[in-house]
Amino acid sequence: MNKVILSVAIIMAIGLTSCKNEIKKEAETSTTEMSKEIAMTDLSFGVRGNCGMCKNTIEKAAHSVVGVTAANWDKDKKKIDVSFDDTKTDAMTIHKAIAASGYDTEKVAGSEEAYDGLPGCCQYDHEMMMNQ
Ligand SMILES: [Cu+2]
Repeated sequence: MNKVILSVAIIMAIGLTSCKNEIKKEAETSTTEMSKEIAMTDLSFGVRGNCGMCKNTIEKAAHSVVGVTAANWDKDKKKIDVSFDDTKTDAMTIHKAIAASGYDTEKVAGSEEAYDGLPGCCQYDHEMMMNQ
């Protein structure tokens, strides 16, 4: 009778130990996933523009940069929020891509050639305040 109790106790002890190991492994996995998220950079900076069409052009230009995962331009505030993988690109590359589409950013003046090709309603005022 004692032997039966003993073996049940041993089986339970083994069961508990293996459960603990599984929990440990799960914790390690989620730590790895978190450090991947840390490689993402969120940034916002000023970009001039007028309307919804500008928004499309500006966001498309930002998304054309490899590594950019999110781009949202705010028409009223004249600024863009971007998220990007900083192992694949950097802030300056995103500024340049937006400027190449004809739009002024805080750091890079928009391409005049692209600006001239924008629809009339999109030809924003170059003196416009950014980050309002
Ligand atoms: Cu526009």
